[in-house]
Amino acid sequence: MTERTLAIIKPDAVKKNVIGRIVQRIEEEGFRIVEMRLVHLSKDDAKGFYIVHKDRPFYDSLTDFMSSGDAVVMLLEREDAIATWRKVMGATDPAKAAPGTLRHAYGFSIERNAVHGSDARETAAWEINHFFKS
Ligand code: IDP
Ligand code: MG
Repeated sequence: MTERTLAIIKPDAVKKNVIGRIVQRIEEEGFRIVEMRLVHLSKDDAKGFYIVHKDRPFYDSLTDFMSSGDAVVMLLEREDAIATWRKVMGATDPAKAAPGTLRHAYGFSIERNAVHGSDARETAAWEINHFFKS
């Protein structure tokens, strides 16, 4: 079934100049890019987006990182988009991500892991609305 997910190219990957390579991979994997925008999140924007992690020890560091530079937010569409995009990204920790995944290729650490993807239908809907209110 056609589904939508939110993807982000995080500031570490933008600084590495790999937006193009990641977008190429997205196209090769058969996603349609419905919306795409370069953003520079404020600290408060990042805290709002990651509010689900507010009690985690890495919340402050994560939101500093996510507001440290430009990022690319994308609304992607495909059959089974949520699970497919998470598979293409790989495990959260690049050291554990399988070869061929984006986090294996471009991630630096469990925090600076190049890309974001929604993890379920409900979170995808919330995250898409967060950046692309229709
Ligand atoms: P996910 O991005 O694979 O869904 P989540 O557990 O939802 O992983 O965590 C959100 C983001 O928070 C991760 O992508 C990563 O940037 C950061 N993060 C997750 N776990 C840690 C950690 O243990 N230390 C530092 N940052 C973390
Ligand atoms: Mg997550």
